[in-house]
Amino acid sequence: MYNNKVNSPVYENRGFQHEAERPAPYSSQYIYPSFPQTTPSHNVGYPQTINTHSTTTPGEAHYPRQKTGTRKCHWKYGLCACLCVVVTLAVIGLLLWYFLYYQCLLGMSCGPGGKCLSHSQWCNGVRDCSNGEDESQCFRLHGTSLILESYSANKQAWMPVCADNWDDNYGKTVCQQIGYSRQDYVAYSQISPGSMASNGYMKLKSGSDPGLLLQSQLTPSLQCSASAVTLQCIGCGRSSGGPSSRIVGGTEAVNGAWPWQVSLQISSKHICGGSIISPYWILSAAHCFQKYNSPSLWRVSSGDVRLSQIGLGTAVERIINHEKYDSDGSDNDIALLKLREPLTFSTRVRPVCLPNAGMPFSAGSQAWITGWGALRSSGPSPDILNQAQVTIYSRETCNADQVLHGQVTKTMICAGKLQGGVDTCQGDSGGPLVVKVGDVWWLAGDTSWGIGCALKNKPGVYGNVTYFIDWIYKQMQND
Ligand code: 4AZ
Repeated sequence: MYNNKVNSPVYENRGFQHEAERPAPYSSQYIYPSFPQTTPSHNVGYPQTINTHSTTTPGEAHYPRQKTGTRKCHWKYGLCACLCVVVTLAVIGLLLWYFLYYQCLLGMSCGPGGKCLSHSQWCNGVRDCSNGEDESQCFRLHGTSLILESYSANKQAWMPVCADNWDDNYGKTVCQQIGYSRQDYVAYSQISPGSMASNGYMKLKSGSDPGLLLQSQLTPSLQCSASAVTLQCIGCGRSSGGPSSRIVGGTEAVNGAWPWQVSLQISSKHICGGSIISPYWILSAAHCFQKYNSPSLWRVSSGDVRLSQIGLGTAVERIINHEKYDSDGSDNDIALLKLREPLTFSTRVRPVCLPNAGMPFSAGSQAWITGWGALRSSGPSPDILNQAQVTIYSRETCNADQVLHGQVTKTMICAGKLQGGVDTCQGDSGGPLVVKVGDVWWLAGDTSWGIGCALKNKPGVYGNVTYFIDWIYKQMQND
């Protein structure tokens, strides 16, 4: 399997210039500009020389420090000084334009190399980028309690939204702006935000206009009588009949335990796993779609733990591979599938929750992996969905020399059992790595790669879903 590889890292070398193309740093013409010889030659007894580049008469040139000569040359020095000032100002102007506007050093640009905006133009309610990018990610949910935060252009910080005057219509509008559809909306409620409101709240202005972007109707405020808004944009992360606790070293799952698990199939053959995140969207791994990237080849089957019973599934409208997916190092191994028809949710078909900001899945957390992948390296695949419990390791542990030797980047997390025996394997790719907090399951990773399966000191590697959260919502917004 092509994931069983020892990848060598790819080093980009952007700064090097070949010696032949680089000016010699110590060449004398740089450091010591050649000045005209001004020492009067008669002082040292040499024959007098006449400066043929000068418009002054030879007689004057012999006695440059005499008063009459100074007055006559004055206008030239003035012109020279003026030119120097103009050139210096032009160079400073050019440098300022380059760094402040072209490189957008003190602001943020609309996409790479796009129009440069000041920080205060982001999320101020006015679309300054042609594609509206500056107003597209101004709301987010925080932590497992789903506190709604709005980005304040004035304070340049994320602040909780005050529940004063809030209603379901505002809730639906925000969820839609995040990337869900209005039909997915569940409810809002109120919570005391604790230290998250130490900078104050974002509060609805009175007499707001429904035609305007919601962020233009919110203003920073220290007062809030009704505490912060929490928002459920979709009913997610609920399982019925939890893990009874093969994947390698796992057990068979029961229907309803992992209702977000799907089988991605070509010609009714299971190829990869995936996770339901909304009625229209499936999250999987980009490496599943490198060879077969036409949406019409694929179908998404869900609702049964037995592949023999799972049915034909739903057609795929669009496959979105991460544009920075790197097949050599497996960086950014994430993809989204948009379905032609929405899934109908039931106890066996339900979305998992996407992680929010402020939810690092810390080292030592217990997580679960599920899939129809091989039960041992290069071995047979099961008919029944398998499940297993694994530990999430710190990036430092993952990257230790005897473990994965520096190959786990910030777009990945690693999890498994360092003693070996439990792991994802061929065919589990794209499927979920989930963590339960309270009663709710969160999608921490998508199965990506590993060295063999279930080997000692070789945990599995997963796409770091928390890292991709802005990318995911951006794709879901572009419907
Ligand atoms: C695969 O090929 C694969 N042990 C997935 C996970 C792992 C190895 C291979 C991790 O789909």
